[in-house]
Amino acid sequence: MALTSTKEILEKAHREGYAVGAFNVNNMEILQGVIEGSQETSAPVIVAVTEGAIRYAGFDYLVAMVRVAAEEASVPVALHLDHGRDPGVIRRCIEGGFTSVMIDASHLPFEENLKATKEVVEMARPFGVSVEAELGRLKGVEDLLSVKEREATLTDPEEAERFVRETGIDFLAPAIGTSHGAFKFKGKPKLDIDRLREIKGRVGIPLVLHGASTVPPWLLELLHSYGGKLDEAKGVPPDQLREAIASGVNKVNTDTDLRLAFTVAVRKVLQESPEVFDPRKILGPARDLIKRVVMEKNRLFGSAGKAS
Ligand code: TD3
Ligand code: ZN
Repeated sequence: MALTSTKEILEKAHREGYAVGAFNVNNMEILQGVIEGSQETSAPVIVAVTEGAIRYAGFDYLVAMVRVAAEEASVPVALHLDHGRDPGVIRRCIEGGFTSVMIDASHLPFEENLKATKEVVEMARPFGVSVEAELGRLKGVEDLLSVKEREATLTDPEEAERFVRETGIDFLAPAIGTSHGAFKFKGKPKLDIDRLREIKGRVGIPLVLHGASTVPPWLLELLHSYGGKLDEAKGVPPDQLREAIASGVNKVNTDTDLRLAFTVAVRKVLQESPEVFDPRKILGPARDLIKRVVMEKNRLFGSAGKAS
């Protein structure tokens, strides 16, 4: 089928109380792994690309690949710009067939974030493209030294309400204590679920959890056994992710876990079969392991079985 509207996918998730995976892709194998894993679990899926992915693979290449993937897929596939910062790139995505864009002006003061976000909403509306924005700064709760710092970083529910009302965004990404990458927490992982609930109650639109990779111990163990090195890596515990979804998260952004899966599979082949120099034998297993991780994720998010 053709690409499906991100809004349609997320409103169903919002109504029925589950979350859909937004998986970052940079190349064909990652994309195919994401699609195959979603088909196998009958789950709708959001393909996310960053400005970095566009620089790496090329805008037209990525869009063409995702369109083909969507056309061949038996499940709804959306195409989303993740962490858009450059107005030129955001415009190109809106005009070039993306079904949603994220404007990330969360590094700016509140009023400037609001203004920049509103501009993107106005740009996107005529094209029927939906908009995600971020309020608050992503930073592990454990990294925050004082109550004051915590309040300045995590999303303020009252501000969230005003932000959503005045910008007209479709999805909101609040900061509740997660961060990007493989090192999310120094001490005990803890998301601010009470804050999340209050935000959901005030804004009433689908919420997005960034920095949601779980960094599965089994993947870390494999990585280390094949010579990788990522000491002290720590992700969001699956139980807390489940709680966040039950409290209003409808889109779960996942990049790190796919990167880990890709790297583990490539390391394994290169280490176990030094005679291999066929790229298909090196990247094929990476695609397969990504598929397996995506299947596991879709079951955890509750999107499995929700394709129709
Ligand atoms: O927006 N993203 C993906 C891109 C972040 C840059 O790599 C996320 O929120 C994913 O977070 P995680 O936990 O997979 O690093
Ligand atoms: Zn993110």
